[in-house]
Amino acid sequence: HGPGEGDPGVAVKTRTRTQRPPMYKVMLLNDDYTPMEFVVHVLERFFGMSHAQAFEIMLTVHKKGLAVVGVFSYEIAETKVAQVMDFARRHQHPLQCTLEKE
Ligand code: NFA
Repeated sequence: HGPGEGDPGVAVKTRTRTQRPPMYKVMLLNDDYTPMEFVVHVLERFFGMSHAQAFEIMLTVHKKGLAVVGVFSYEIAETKVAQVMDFARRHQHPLQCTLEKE
């Protein structure tokens, strides 16, 4: 290569894998004893749902046995589960809330 002769080179793209944080589904499980209104209240209070939305999801859990009520980072999902479990226990309802890696 002489002076003033810039090397155009060859464009080589190295594909890098974009890291996404793992997400966790928070699920509510059906049982025979927790009152429907209580479940609706839980969904409004801890998952920011409207009354109509909460009622719909509650019915899905009631009919299908469980439903995903939200997808969050591990820390948020774990907090939601703890809040729901604690609230249910304090009201002496057997409502179960769990998380599962997506
Ligand atoms: N199956 C409960 C009942 O009939 C209602 C319920 C819905 C409980 C969703 C838990 C979750 N009272």
